[in-house]
Order: sequence, then C-alpha cells, then structure tokens
Amino acid sequence: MTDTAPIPVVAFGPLYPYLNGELERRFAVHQVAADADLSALPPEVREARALVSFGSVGAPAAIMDALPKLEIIGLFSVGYDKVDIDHARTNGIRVTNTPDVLTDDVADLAVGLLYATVRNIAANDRMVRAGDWARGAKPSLSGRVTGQRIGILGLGRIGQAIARRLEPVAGEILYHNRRPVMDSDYRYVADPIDLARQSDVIIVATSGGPEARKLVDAAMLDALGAEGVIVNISRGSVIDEEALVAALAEKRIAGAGLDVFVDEPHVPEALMAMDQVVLQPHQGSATVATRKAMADLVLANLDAWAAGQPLLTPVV
Ligand code: 8YV
Repeated sequence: MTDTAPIPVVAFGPLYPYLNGELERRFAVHQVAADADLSALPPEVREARALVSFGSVGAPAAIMDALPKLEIIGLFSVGYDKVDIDHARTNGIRVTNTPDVLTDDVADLAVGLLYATVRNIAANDRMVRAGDWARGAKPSLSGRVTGQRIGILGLGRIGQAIARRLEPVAGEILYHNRRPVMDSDYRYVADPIDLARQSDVIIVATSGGPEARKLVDAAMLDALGAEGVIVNISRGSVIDEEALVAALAEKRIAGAGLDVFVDEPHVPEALMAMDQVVLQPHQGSATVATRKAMADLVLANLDAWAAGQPLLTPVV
C-alpha cells in the first residue's frame, strides 16, 4: 500500500514554534513570509491546500489567489480582521479561528491594564527605579478603579469576561454593542458617544475590522472627558490613534492603557513619552498555557478538515 504524500500547507508569517513543529509532524509545511512576492511562489508551494496564519498577518485575497488549491485557512487568533472573509467565502475556502481558549487571559490583561493605568503603576515603578523617590520625589495621587462607571465597548465573550471581573468593584457596568445582549446584567447604551459620556472608564473589547475602524474618535474621547481613562485590548484600528495622542497630550482625557496599535510593532513616539499611558506589546493572549491551547485548536481544526470531519471553530 503506498503512503499518501503529506498535504502541502503554507505557514504564512512566523508561527508560534510549538504550532509550527506540530504542523511539520502532520503536513508538508512551506514557510511563506507575510511580505513575500506572491507571484514568485515555487510550484510546490502553490500546491498548498491549507494555510496557517495569525491575527496581525491574516490572509488577504492575494495569498488566496496565489494558492489555487487552497481549501482552508487556520488562524492562530480569535481576530480575523486581516482575513478577506468575503473572498474566502466566494472561493469556498473555510476559515477557522481560536475563540474561547484565550478569553480569560485577554480579559485578565484588560483588567491589569486598567489598574496599571488608573493607579500610575508603570510611572511609579519608573520613578522608584530612577532613584527619584529616594531623592525625595513624591508620586502624584492617582485615580481609583473601585466605584467607577465602567463602559465596555463590545460586550462579546471577552467583553463579558471583563465585566464579570470588574462587577465586584465597579460603581456601574454599562456597554455599547451593535445590538443589546439578551439577558445581560449590564445597562445597554445605544450610542457609543453616550456610553463615553456616562462612563469614567472605556474598555475597548470589540472585534476589529472595517466596520469598527476609528469607532473611538475625537468626539468619543471628548465625551469620556478629562478624568476619563481608555483601555484597548481589541485592535489598534478601533481607535483614531492621532485623536488619542492629541486628547492625551492636551489632557482632554486622563490616561490610556494600550495593548494594541495601528501599525504594530511601531508605537507613536508621542505615546512613549507620556507617563499617563501604559504600553504593552500585544500581550492579551500571550501566556504559555493559552498559546498552546490556541495552537492545539488550530491543529484540531486542521486534523478535522484533513479527516473530512466537521470543523471545531469555523468562521466560514
Ligand atoms: C494574536 C490576537 O493573534 O487572538 C487575537 O486576535 O490578537 C492575539 O491572540 C496573537 O498575538 C498571535 O499573533
């Protein structure tokens, strides 16, 4: 009996090493850089029937068109805003992502960023390490988290996990979604500007993508106000980054805790200089346990596809 040749699979962009290793155990893996010249792909790469990618790289129409035998895209991320979903659907290409396994870690980081920003934890750490406290400097008094009105922009799985974490300390939890969440314990606000106006803190937990681009604009930041704080663990594209920098510089808002940015890994220089801003390098799901769970879910989806079984977490 002849062994069938391993299925050719494209690893699009540098994959998490454990995931890459497990893929190589199963398939014939071809590494393709995210900025590769797709018109020059070797013939054996163009035979690929599956592609594995992740949040910041995604899968534009061009890579799908460069792989005429592509049947499935497995994403090592819950966000699929960098995947041309319509093109995949039109061409009968399945798409899977990694929801649920990362919800708790992303929610934990959002809450950590909230406390770090409101209580000046990063700025005070720098002050102690610089020896300023020892030389008599006095840290500024901070805001507080307990009792505050927490506005959640996007009450999906991650937004709801954030709300559950903050329920014991928040004065009120309110949210904006495209539509109300059935049976939610939290107050729905139909307009994002009104959400900002009625909140002390805005936590951005919505999906990325064109419909959410610059959802948080100058008007929403002004509605949040000079005592307000914003946290973003969603996508940098959801906030008008220039408007955010201006609002922070002009003290029209008090602070920001940011895990995501428009042009990662590049962060606006102005934000680097601001003590009222806490910056993280897109670490929401970046724990050992969760990254392995995400990888195992990508692999389980591809194993199911290869065996002709139903996919576990299909987007398309
Ligand atoms: C990244 C994320 O995918 O899940 C998402 O949508 O943004 C993150 O988990 C992760 O950093 C891998 O690139």
